[in-house]
Amino acid sequence: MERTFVMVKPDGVQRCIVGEVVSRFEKKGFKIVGAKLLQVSKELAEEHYEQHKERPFFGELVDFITSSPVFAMVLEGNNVVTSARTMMGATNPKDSAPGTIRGDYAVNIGMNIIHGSDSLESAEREINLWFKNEELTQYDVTVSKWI
Ligand code: RTP
Ligand code: MG
Repeated sequence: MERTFVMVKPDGVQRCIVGEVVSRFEKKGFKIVGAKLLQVSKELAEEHYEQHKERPFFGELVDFITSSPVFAMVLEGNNVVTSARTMMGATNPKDSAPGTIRGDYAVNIGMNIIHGSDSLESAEREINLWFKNEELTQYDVTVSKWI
């Protein structure tokens, strides 16, 4: 079954909308198979966002992600990589539709509440970067045949 890495960024934790974000994914029908609140090190932030290391905003991005704890999750479900990105909305909140997480809660491209893996390859890389194998679970949700 497909898995993705999703993280509520420091602004989402500070604004107390972790529960709201988790709830949206649960209600959609995705299964939480791993989750933790953590303070991100500079090394982890730089590795996570390594694809952006030449971009002018890289320093600010790393400073922001390490400024306060994040809530990291691994979600599982059909097409979860693409669906989670759709539920998050466009990167820049000025373009993200109402009903999406960024569309409903964010106004600033730098503080846009949530990260989600952008491809199957990114998801695999990010899950391995953020979670140890023993932090991930496998269990049956008995209602899953309905969704
Ligand atoms: P993310 O990686 O955080 O899920 O966001 P994304 O895929 O939608 O966007 P991406 O292009 O990967 O950019 C990563 C994060 O960098 C910040 N950003 N700032 N100031 C800027 O022009 C700018 N552009 C991107 C955003 O916070 C974005 O989420
Ligand atoms: Mg990205």
